[in-house]
Amino acid sequence: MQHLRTTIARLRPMAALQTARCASQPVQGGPGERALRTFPSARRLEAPGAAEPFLNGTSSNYVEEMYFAWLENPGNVHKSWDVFFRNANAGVPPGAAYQSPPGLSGPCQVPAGGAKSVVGARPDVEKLIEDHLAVQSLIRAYQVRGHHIAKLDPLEISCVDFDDAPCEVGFQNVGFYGLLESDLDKVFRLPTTTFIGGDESALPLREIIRRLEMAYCQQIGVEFMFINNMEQCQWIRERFERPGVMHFSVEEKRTLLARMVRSTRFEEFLQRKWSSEKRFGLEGCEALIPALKTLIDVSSGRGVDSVIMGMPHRGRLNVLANVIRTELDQIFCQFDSKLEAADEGSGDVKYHLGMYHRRMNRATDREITLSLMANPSHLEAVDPVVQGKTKAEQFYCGDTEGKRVMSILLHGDAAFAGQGVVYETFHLSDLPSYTTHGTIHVVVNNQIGFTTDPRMARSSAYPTDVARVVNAPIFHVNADDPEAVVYVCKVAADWRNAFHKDVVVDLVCYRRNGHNEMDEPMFTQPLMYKKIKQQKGVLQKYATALISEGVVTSQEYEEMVAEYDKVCEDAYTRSKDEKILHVNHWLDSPWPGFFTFDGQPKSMSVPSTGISEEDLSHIGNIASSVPDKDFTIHGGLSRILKARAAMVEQRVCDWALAEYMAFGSLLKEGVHVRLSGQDAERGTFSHRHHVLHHQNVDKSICIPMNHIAKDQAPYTVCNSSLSEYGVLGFELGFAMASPNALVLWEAQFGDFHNTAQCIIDQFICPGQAKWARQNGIVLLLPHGMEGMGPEHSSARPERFLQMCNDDQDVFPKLPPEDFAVRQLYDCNWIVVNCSTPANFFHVLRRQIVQPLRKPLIVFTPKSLLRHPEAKSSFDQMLPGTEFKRIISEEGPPLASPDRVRRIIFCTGKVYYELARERKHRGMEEQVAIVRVEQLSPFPFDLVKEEVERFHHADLMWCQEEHKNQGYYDYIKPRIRTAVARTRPVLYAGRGPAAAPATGNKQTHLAELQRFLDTAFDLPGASGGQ
Ligand SMILES: Cc1ncc(C[n+]2csc(CCOP(=O)(O)OP(=O)(O)O)c2C)c(N)n1
Ligand SMILES: [Mg+2]
Repeated sequence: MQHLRTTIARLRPMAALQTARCASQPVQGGPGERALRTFPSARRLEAPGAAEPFLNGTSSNYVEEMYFAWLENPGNVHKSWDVFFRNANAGVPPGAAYQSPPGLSGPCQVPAGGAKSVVGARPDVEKLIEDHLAVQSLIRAYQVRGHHIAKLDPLEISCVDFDDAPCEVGFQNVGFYGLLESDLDKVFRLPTTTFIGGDESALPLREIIRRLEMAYCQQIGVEFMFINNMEQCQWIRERFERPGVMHFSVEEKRTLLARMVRSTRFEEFLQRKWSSEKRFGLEGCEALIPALKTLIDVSSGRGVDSVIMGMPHRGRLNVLANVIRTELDQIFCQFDSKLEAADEGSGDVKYHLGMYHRRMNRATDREITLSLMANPSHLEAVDPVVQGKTKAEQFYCGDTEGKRVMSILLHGDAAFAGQGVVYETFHLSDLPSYTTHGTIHVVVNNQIGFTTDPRMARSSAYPTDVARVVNAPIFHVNADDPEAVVYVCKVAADWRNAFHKDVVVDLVCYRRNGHNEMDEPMFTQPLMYKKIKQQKGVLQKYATALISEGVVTSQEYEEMVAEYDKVCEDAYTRSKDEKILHVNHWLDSPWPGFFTFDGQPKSMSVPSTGISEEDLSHIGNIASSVPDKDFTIHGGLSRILKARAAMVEQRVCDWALAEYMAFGSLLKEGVHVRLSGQDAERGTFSHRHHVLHHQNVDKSICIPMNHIAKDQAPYTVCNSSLSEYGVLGFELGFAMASPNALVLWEAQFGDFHNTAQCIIDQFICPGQAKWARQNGIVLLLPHGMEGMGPEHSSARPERFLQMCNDDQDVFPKLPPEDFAVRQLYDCNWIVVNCSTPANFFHVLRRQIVQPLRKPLIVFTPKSLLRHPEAKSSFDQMLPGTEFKRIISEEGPPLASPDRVRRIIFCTGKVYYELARERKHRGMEEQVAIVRVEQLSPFPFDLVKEEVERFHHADLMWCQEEHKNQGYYDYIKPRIRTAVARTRPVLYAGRGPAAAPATGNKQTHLAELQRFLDTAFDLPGASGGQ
């Protein structure tokens, strides 16, 4: 009783709150309609009390329920409760709170006629409460742990390890709760936390258990009780507990059978025709196809008109054929080794290329676009990319709540548990600038990863446990029960529609063949595969069941099969005529209007990237003021803005202002700009300040960039989660959706990009070559040797340069007038290191102005952000100006080129160190310094011109990075090619090293001086110091 009192006391303030909210927000279709109370929907937890899960494991629900009902109206509860609560509220000690009122009831035997009444004559109220509490606990145990004993595994070898936790449910275990076998026929009132009663409010214990077993322990296992939201828990309970929820009409069953036929016979057809080809078949999880189709049908019915999917190898062909509805002959012809590619692309169609298809959804008679994203073989890497693309599609169609565009991600069990990017992606799911308003995850849980058993592949009980971090419900289902599969998919799609949160469908299945059809699984899983060999196919089982139910006749079934087989055969015949593979038919996101009909750029010229004086000063003013006069900003920031205003006055830009000019002008031209990265809003180096924070009003912000012009495009700048792999993947996906947006990802420091290496290596670098797909994403990678130690110094330019596709030994044979743009056309990505703000401005604008889209890698500066010389005049940004691939020597050497004895080529910040040193040494006439601003594609033509200008000079590459790092290995052979190997290329820079930089400031400076000495050490020179 003491416990009871404290529970009531603890709940009292919350109860009042709930009652108040209840009145204003009835929950549609939810428990509120029938229950005594409803729970407010609170996605964000506001108070510590609200953060607790509703039941909190204390099993006091029944008493709470009585208490809440009594609070609303004492007449709602039995007289005995009324007296009890009045006494308890008046502070009467627990034991004394109870007074025996007339007609107090206790559990009673069910009368012979089955009349269900809690009215009895036993005065033992403590026993009454205890028994009800026990029943509460039992109900809760089913809700929490029923999935432990659900029949999820078609092979019945279940490998889920619950750490031997006992599962105290079932008829035999009532004793665990203090109930006796004789209580089984007693009638208990049902709490509002269960829906097993349907329209009945009390049931005999035996029936309670039976219904709970039906709800939670059959072919579906529901994991949801960790969800911190009462309304959501109630929603799920209702969908699995209410009697009769799993009813399927004859029509639904026939549709399901037809889908199972397609799924199964498709694999069989491939197996018959290409028995020695790998296809990563779906056998053992054929229910995936009806599962996906159900998700799409239900979502379409709820208003979704675009579904973006990402998936791995398993069942991909089947999904293309039967979900996306790619023409079968297009799929079959991929098996023909003689097929020639008509366009670029690695011909990697079957398992990796994407697809886009708009069609009528038959179930809803609504148009729907389905796209399957191209993906590399790196499992799960496509997850954040799909999310980014989905976010972009939502953004462009103004779908702020995810009602029209949604994503579905498919996973393998081993990869879902093992790959960290899954976790990173889940953590994006509820962030304002990254949420896609709910993703449906479908796991093909065949209980094996290649040759590895789950017990070796993960430490969690289920492969899906990662989803618990975002409170996503997880529906485990035995994939050998197609109706159960379809049911959970209906619920999952409805969940997403109702709450716009992630949800997981775990299809527990098996893999009938080896990892691929050529693999022998008996080598490693002999017993599992003995079992699998005995396993009847799911289609066969389901067809037999429906025939015996009378839903179809065996003749009808055979006709269904024959009809689909014929569809396959006809397509096969047609596929033989297909001689040419058009990779660009396999695009996941076409850009209508951007290219010509045959996928070519519409022009081969890049207009000037300069902007008018008026725009420069207007954007400059926006960058240096606060649009809202009542908005109080930090004093330090006021000074920064003042300094900006002064620059605008003097018609110069520093780095941050040049970036502002680039973004602002694009926005004004209607181009969306999205900048994302860790602390990107302020800028890691506190230079950007694109988001102003009100100093007196919490969470009040102002983004001046959105105040440039009335009809401007929106600007998105967002601090990301502390992830690189996930966030870069996301931005890449965002950039895929449209060519008319500048999408930038900024690394906090350039070296952190390597945790996103997979996205760089698998998507950004080779994306166009593999998938005929251009992408204009920009990577901003702070880079520079500034004595900060081995961490934070190097963005690893050598790695990006090593992956450039231009040939170091070939001077490109391109017409001089459009050499630059044709090089861009041919390259896989652009790598730049700008030494001036104006050039940074131009290269950002060129990303949009150019007639093609290529990824742009920018090594961005740190100390140059505030370097007094790293400023550009507005003159360098006016109409007619453009990005300079090379910044030639502009000083004294030009006066008498013949006196120049050395050309030092360099890139980025080291230019300023070289220029200072040259001046210091009085060698301005002897040494020319040329800045290579665009490293790749390499400006062979301009380098050649520079060299030809200074006939008597030797050539040197100078970099501040170590010799085995930086640019040297890339640059040297290319300069040699540019000069037809007529002159050697000398080196000045740090020596080779394992770490990117020393951790010792003195050593750093000594190294710097040493390589500057080398740079100005001219043979026989006297001018040097
Ligand atoms: C990141 C990554 N690591 C390793 C592999 C090699 N690999 C391909 S399939 C596979 C097993 C995948 O198992 P699971 O996720 O359960 O999918 P299944 O093949 O069982 O459908 C592995 C390890 C890969 N493709 N990607
Ligand atoms: Mg697997």
